[in-house]
Amino acid sequence: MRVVNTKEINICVNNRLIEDKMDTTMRFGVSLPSDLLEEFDRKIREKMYANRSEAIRDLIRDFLVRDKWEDSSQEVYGSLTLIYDHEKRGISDKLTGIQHHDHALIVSTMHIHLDKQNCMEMMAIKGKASDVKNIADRLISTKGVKHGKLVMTAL
Ligand code: NI
Repeated sequence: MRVVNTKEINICVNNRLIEDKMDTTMRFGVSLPSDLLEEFDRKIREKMYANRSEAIRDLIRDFLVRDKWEDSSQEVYGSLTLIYDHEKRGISDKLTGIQHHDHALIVSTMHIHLDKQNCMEMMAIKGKASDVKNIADRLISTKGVKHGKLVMTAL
């Protein structure tokens, strides 16, 4: 492996010295079958990646995020989107009840009235992976929820 960038910058702002250590970037070679690489290049062009490095960085980050979500004790972040018909009996109370019960996990909720019947609710959730998955499952499976999707991320 070859170190491409190890630059350190010292910036002086209002007489305070701020050390900004730039991330070190490493370069490495990958061997793979040519047909696999061709398919990969086609796909990353479709997805508008500027280059292979950017696409591979995203794949690696996604792999690491998924690993964090598999370890139930890791702190993770999720955004949950729900679509439901608010005229269905009791549904608003049920969804609000679940969120109040586990209020420590819910960072923020946004409610949008899509039309006369349908609502979209988006929640930012933070906590242990197992707890975040659990509350998302309970909200999505609530009777009357038409569609729900949890997007999982982590630092
Ligand atoms: Ni609404």
